[in-house]
Amino acid sequence: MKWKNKLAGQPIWEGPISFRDKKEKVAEHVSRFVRDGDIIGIGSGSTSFLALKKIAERAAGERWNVLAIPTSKEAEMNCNYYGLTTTSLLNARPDWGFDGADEVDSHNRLIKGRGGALFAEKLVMASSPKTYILVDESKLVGHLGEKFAVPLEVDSRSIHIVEAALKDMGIDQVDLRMAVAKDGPVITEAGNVIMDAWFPTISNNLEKELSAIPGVIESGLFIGYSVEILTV
Ligand code: ABF
Repeated sequence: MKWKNKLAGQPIWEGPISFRDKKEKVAEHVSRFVRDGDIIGIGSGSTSFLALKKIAERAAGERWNVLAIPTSKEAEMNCNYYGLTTTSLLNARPDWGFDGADEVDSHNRLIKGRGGALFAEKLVMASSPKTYILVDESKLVGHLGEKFAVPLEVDSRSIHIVEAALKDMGIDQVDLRMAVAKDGPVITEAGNVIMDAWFPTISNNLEKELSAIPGVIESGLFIGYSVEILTV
C-alpha cells in the first residue's frame, strides 16, 4: 500500500500542535515523576502525546520497565511506536496517570473529550489514584463551559431520548458532532456518537444527572476526581 501523507511506522500525530513550547514544558515536568516499575495511565491529545514521548525516552534511557494503559487507540499506537509496553484495565490498574483537558476551573473541574476519547479517559482516570492534568494556561477558565460544550457519548439509538432529557433540563443548544469531512457523525472507538451540549452553568451534580439519562454512555464532565493540574 502507498501512503500519501503518512508513512507506516510513524507516530500517529497529525497536524500542528498549538502552544507547542508550553506543552513541551509541561510534558517534561510530568516525565520527571516516572519511576521504574510504574504502571501509567496515558492520556490522549497533543499534550499527552508529547508527555508519553518524553516518558518513553526517559524509561528507555534509564532501562526502566514502565507499563502504559492508553486511553485511546491513538495513544496505544504512539506507545507502541515509542517503545512503551501497553496493557489494559482488564489486567492492571495505573499507579498514576496523566491526561489533557479542554477546560479547567478553579475547583479542578474539567471538561474533556474534544478528541472523542472521553469514555476511556474517564475509565482510566477513575481507576487511578492520581491523574496529572497537563494544560497550557489557555485552558484555565473562570467559568466552566465558557468556551466548550459538554460532550456526551451516546448510543445512537438514544439520540432522541437524550435530546428530550436535555430539553427538560432547559438545554436546547445541542450539536451532533460531525466528522471533519462533514459526511457523517463522529463515531467513537466504542461505536457511539457524540452530542455536544451547551450549558450556561454547570453544577457539581450535573455529571451524575447526565449519566442517569438512558443511552448516555459517559460525559466529558470530570468533577471530583483526584487530579493535580500542571500548567506553565
Ligand atoms: C484529551 O485531549 C481530551 O480529553 C481533550 O479534549 C484533549 C486535549 O488535547 P490537547 O492537549 O491537544 O489540547 O486530553
